Amino acid sequence: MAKTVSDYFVERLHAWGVRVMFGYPGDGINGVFGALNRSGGKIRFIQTRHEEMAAFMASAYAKFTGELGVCIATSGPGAAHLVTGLYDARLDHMPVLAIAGQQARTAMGGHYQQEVDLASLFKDVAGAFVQQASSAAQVRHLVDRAIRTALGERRVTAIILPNDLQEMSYEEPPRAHGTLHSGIGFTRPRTVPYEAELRRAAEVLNSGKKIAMLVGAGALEATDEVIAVADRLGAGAAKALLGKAVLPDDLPWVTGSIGLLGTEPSYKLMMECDTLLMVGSGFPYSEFLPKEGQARGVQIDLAPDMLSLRYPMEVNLVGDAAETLRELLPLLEPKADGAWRRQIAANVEKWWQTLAARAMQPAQPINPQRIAWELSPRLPDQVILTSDSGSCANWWARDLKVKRGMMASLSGGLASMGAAVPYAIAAKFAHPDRPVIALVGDGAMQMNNMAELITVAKYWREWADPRWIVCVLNNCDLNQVTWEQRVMNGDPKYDASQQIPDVPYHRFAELIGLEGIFVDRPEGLAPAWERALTAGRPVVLEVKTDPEVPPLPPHITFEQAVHFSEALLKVDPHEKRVIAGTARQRLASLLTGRKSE
Ligand SMILES: Cc1ncc(C[n+]2csc(CCOP(=O)(O)OP(=O)(O)O)c2C)c(N)n1
Ligand SMILES: [Mg+2]
Repeated sequence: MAKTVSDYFVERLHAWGVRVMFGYPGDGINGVFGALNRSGGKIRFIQTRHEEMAAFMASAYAKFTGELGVCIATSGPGAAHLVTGLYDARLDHMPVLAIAGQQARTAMGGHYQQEVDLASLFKDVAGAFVQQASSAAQVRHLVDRAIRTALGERRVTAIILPNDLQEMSYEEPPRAHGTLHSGIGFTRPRTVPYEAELRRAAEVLNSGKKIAMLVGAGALEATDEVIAVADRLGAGAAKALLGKAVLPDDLPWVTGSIGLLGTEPSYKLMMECDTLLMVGSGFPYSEFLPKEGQARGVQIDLAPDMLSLRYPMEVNLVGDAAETLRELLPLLEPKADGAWRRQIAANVEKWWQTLAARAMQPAQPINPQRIAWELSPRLPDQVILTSDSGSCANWWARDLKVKRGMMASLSGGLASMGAAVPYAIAAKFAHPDRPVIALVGDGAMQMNNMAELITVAKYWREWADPRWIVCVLNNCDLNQVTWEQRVMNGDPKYDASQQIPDVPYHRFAELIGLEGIFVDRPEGLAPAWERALTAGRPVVLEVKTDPEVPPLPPHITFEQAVHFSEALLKVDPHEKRVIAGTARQRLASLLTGRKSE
């Protein structure tokens, strides 16, 4: 059989180093699946339950390996399903290639079955490069350019292949006017700012007395450099959500997460600093950063369009985090006085005690914060952590103390529900020898994570380390939004939109051959984690949690306090227990209307 366009396509992806792709088949892309089959396993195809999950997996695979993530889907509905997962990669700056089938070229424009204008559909999410092939000789440079653009610009790209073209015999581009002869290969450049800019940055940092650092995903490969610079400057450091694994939480000057899911010491760090050094972060909320004019700012980011976006920086350095910090270090003078750091460390120490006390507050039946608190000291070395969007992200962000060598990520920029299980699956295809733990709300389980457990049941036996745990917080509520409605909008809980059915998640796990554990007493939590972490197969650990424990931001504005009181006055059906619960959570200060600082 002559080599088809699809055979060539698969070969070319392989030549670029692609070894795994996540997806779902369909007749719009059958040509490529035939070629994958013929290629004898050169590229591993991982079958998901839904194309959106495949795109989340591609995004997470890129996050956990630093390589290109690839997902594949059929024309029309399959391609449309990819979109949310692709936006996840787009918003978190991950290199992902989407491959989509399309109807035959002879049918296009004919309102044909499953004909969707995919170039337009992908135009925003894969705006860096989206092309539909119309001839065989074009495919070579489409692959080369899509992958080089994705890797080089850390963007999502898309190739659309009409199904008739997939089956044609492949021909190299003829040497003729109007053809391209492209090649493969990309190596990340070393990106460092000019010396003069580094000196300007050093001047700002050297003249500051109270330095705050904010580190994000861009600093994940710069742990040593961040520590060295922070030590030299006597700085404290807060971590954006995607930068959770940049710094271990046992360092006394690490203030933990920042923002709505953040900590009080991070908030104080930002409100009291005189200098801000931001490294590799697109953390969105300016109100958690210093007031404009309060601090002098230096920012380091690989992407010029992320500079001076949340705070007007005095020095904007385009550069790789590790390389730039390494160049900066010799220019920095040690701070003589350690008072700022001592103050940060005292705040941090007090905060960990506060969290412990909050986690141990009684609840009905289980305080969700305690789930993360009990897990934290039990986290195995090298664990990969993920969380869904929902109240569990609060506990994930605040209560889990990460150590060196761990990884942690979630749907950050898009903050999409339904990402935790596909992220946890992709983590295993990236690192089959590492344990993986995901925290997930019951709403997110029902949305799509439950179905993706079937993918785990299909593949787990091939994972070198079988430890794969999803902890479901069963509160029969879309709790994060319930609290947002109360605190941000001043509305009482709207049962019609917020209440969700009770589902036995652990029993579903058992039905499909995984281990199910159910906990509805607080004392059962520690033994449940122990059991889950030593199980010989993937586990769904279902915990019955109390929806009336508020996932509070570290500081509450006056307006939010007023809204919240109003919500209660409007007779929230759950009012009585909320009041009891919030008192436990030291919400008295909120109800008396503490002014925002
Ligand atoms: C795809 C998507 N739809 C809706 C939302 C808005 N949203 C954010 S958190 C949340 C509630 C999640 O509920 P659940 O998974 O049960 O977690 P809980 O907050 O109850 O712990 C919703 C609806 C979202 N982020 N993503
Ligand atoms: Mg819930």
